[in-house]
Amino acid sequence: MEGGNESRGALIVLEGLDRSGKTSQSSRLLSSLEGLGYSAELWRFPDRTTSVGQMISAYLSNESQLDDRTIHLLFSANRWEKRSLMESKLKSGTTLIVDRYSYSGVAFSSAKGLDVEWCKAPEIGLLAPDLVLYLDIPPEKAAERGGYGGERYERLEFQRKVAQCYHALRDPSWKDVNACQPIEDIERQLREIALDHVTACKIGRPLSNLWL
Ligand code: 2DT
Repeated sequence: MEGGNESRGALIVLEGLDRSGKTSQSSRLLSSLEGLGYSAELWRFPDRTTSVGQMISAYLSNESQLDDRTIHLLFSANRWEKRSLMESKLKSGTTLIVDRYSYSGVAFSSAKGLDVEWCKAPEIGLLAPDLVLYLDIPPEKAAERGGYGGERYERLEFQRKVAQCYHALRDPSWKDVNACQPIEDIERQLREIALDHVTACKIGRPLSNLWL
């Protein structure tokens, strides 16, 4: 990718099963980074505010039915429509903490039986994260937390398949954090790992593209 990467922000992705604590930990990480004086924003996928995002939201809440491949491509399009903004934010020095990204896309669709390589294909060329934080929780423990809101994928049997698919996707650079620990312990571990990566990006690690 072209130059201009001096002092860029880091692309930090949080992944994990439903009820693994991604959303609250993403907010805590944002506050920590901002508190330390970093420019940072919290993003999430799906981004339900766009017109593609609204189609996804209707599907997730069972208000509409879509073929498995169609919804997969909509989730991907929802990332593509944000790619250039993502790149400009990172290049201007803002760190992005992203609650779910392409790995959710591939894990959830392949858990339905779609071919993994087919699922990855539309993600090729999206920005590659600098860091993937995986909040690791057994599906049974996540289900015990309750609060499955009744959206389409919030069933134990399906979450078990998603866990296997995440496992098959992971690479050695992912950082697993045990999501069954006390909230403050998880927060501290995520902050420490994230800070190392924010610092590395500030000193000029180039941006790259999926799929690595
Ligand atoms: P939440 O908004 O509660 O995280 O739920 N999903 C997400 C996919 O199937 N593909 C994707 O690309 C993404 C980003 C995970 C969103 C649900 O949508 C699933 C749970």
